[in-house]
Order: sequence, then structure tokens, then C-alpha cells
Amino acid sequence: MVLERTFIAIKPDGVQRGLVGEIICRFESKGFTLVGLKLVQVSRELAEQHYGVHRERPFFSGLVEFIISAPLVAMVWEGDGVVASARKIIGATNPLTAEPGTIRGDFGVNIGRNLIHGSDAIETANSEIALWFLDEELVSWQPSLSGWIRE
Ligand code: D4T
Repeated sequence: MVLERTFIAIKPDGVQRGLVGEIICRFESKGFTLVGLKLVQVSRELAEQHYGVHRERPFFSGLVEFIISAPLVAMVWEGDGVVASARKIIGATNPLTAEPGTIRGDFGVNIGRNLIHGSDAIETANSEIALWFLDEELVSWQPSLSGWIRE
């Protein structure tokens, strides 16, 4: 397996609802490594850039207003296959149809308040990490438990 990195954001609803610890716990318990973490009051420019692919969609303006409405927690997680695995941990876009056991399935009921973002592919992850973090904000480190998590 190739060690990957992915960009994860706990959206303003996740922060306001006090789910930051619970959400971080899901990724830590799985065995992934946190390599970047910050609380951000997101600018309109950054929100529009991040969701640029959805610019023409009807929900775009509401989504941007939501993302800039309150602080968000931006993170980078590292691990074998972390990009696809994080999407599974997060669950389907609509929390109502997301499987129980996923973050959205366990904590959400509405697509416009789906708690968390995760990069959808390795290339997207690389560009999102570069958009949200400076190189010096990311820390490469080896957890002392890693030999008990991966061969
Ligand atoms: P993100 O990008 O936030 O991780 O979500 P997904 O990857 O699961 O889903 P997405 O890109 O299709 O949607 C981005 C974001 O827009 C919100 N949304 C989406 C919405 O408010 N109404 C909608 O109809 C859709 C499709 C939720 C997630």
C-alpha cells in the first residue's frame, strides 16, 4: 500500500454541535495519522475556490454561506489508502441515506448540514491540501504505535 494523505474538514455544523472530538476519534481509532490541524474562519474566496467545481449548481451560494458562517476544523490525515477509506468513514453525501456507523449516518439528517468534507480522489486531495495548508503547517512524524497498526 502507498502512504497517502487526504484533506478532511469538519464543517461549521460539526464544530457548533461539539462533534470535533468524536470525529477526530473516528480517524485516530482507525489507525490514521494526523499530520495537519487548524481551526479556520474561512474567507468567501477560499470557500468558493474549494467548492469551485459546484459553481453552477443551485446549492452553491447556500453552501458557501454555510461554510463561511462559523469556524471549521481543517485537517490532513495520512495512512495506507486513507483517501478512499476516509470517504467510507464519512458516508454518503446525504446523511439520511448514509449507512449507520458512518459519521454522516450517525450524526446527520440533512444534505446541507452533512458535518464533514473529505477529498474524493488522490489528485483532489493533493490540490485541496495545497489550497488549505502551507507546507510548514504539515508535520511528518512516525507514531510509536505504527508497528502495531501496519506490517
Ligand atoms: P463534500 O464535498 O462536502 O465532502 O461532499 P461530497 O463530496 O460528499 O458531496 P458533493 O461534492 O456532491 O457536494 C458538496 C457539498 O454540497 C452540499 N450539497 C450537495 C448540498 O447542499 N445540496 C446538494 O444537493 C448536494 C448534491 C453537500 C456537500
